[in-house]
Amino acid sequence: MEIKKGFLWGGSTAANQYEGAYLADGKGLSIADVEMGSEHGVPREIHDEVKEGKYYPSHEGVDFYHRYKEDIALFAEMGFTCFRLSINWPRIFPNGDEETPNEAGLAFYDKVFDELLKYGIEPVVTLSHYETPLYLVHKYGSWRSRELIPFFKKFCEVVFKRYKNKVKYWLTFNEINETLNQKQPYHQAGIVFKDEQENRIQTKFIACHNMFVASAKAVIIGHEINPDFKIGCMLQYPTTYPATCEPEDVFAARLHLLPDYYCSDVMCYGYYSNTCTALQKRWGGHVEVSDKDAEILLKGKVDFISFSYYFSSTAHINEEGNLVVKNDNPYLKRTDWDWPIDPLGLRIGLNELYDRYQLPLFIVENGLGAIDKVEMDGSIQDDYRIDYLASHIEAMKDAIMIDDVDVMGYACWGPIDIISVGTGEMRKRYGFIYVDKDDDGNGTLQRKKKKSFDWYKKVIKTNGADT
Ligand code: BGP
Repeated sequence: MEIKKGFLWGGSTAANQYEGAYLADGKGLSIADVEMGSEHGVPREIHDEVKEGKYYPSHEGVDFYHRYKEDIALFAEMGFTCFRLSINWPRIFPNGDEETPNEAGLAFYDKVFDELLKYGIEPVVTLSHYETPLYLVHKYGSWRSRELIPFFKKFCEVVFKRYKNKVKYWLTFNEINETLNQKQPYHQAGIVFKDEQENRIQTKFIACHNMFVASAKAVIIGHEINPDFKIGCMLQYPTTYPATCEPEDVFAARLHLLPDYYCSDVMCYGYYSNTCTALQKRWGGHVEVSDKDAEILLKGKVDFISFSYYFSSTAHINEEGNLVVKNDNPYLKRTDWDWPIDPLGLRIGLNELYDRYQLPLFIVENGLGAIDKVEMDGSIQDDYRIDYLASHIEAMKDAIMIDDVDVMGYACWGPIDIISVGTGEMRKRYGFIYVDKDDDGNGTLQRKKKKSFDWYKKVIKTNGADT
């Protein structure tokens, strides 16, 4: 296979990390607006300054809300053919359960999509990227409750109808599999476990089921509104190696992928596969699927798989018989944040997903978070970023051209510096475009091209030939 003409090249963002203007024009609060980032699986408490209404990085983001024209012009200059963003759900339904949408929120995305289309850039829209309205968390317990399904469906229906001639590519839930993987699935599902009595495993399975049904309903209604829509799922894909060639460790690597396949199996096959029921047994949970839900899941299968890939992990079974997963592969170099750098892991992941599902794949996140230095002459020499991205794009090309994997696009994470989700910091930068802002909120928000800007422009211009 070749890299197809019309391959989607671009970058990815999320509203809550980028837009700022967190209460502008009638917007309600999302889960990301009150707590951001997690360490060791425990959501950070809202720190005192936030409680006092002082500085909180994601509230200002890097102000895409007011600077979208300038930023989109820069993306166009790099030659983007796609740009991934999320629609901030509480901009459209401030509490999530209103009867009528907020027109000002809808009008904002009209302007953004028009600006993208002006340059021939396809919007790729995530419907839920950590932006569940906070009100739904307080009133209904978030995705623990089936009551969120009709609210999400209505939100999707409103935006599908409104933008049916502007947006073709949609993703339902960002990194949905993290709902099972994280100790506290706050970002993905709006859930923090506080009550010691709550059966956490069971809650995670139920939350996933509710999101699967919501996603399937979105796919069904999206295809009714515009049969040309392409609606995908979105996973965090953790390529996993056995820590040794001991058979137990080989099996451990497989076990580590089960929660991820749990989600993609339901969304791609349209039913709970043996992998899913086996995981339920292993973890001690159960999901009763009604005939009605089974019908919806089957009818609402996704059109493609999108995923994020940053690094690979290793797995082994420890002496107590437990699965242990680490990011300490001795063969790999690491980033400033200690994430292993493994381009071949991306090729392996592409092969694993394509072998399993035979659906087009879209890499919608990949990149290097690093501390950038502005030189005396104002330049930013981010060769480390170019090296990371070039090696991953080469690995993707091998998957396409040698392994015959069907890949529809590559949109690296944070083409412009935005707020980090894991740490809430600004200094963890991914962009080709530097933003003048520090972790204390100082800076002009001025945009500046890094060395990687022209490099990515060349990659896109040559359709990936010249990295
Ligand atoms: C993914 C999220 C993104 C993004 C990325 C990088 O999990 O989908 O929202 O932030 O990770 O993570 P971080 O910002 O922690 O470096």
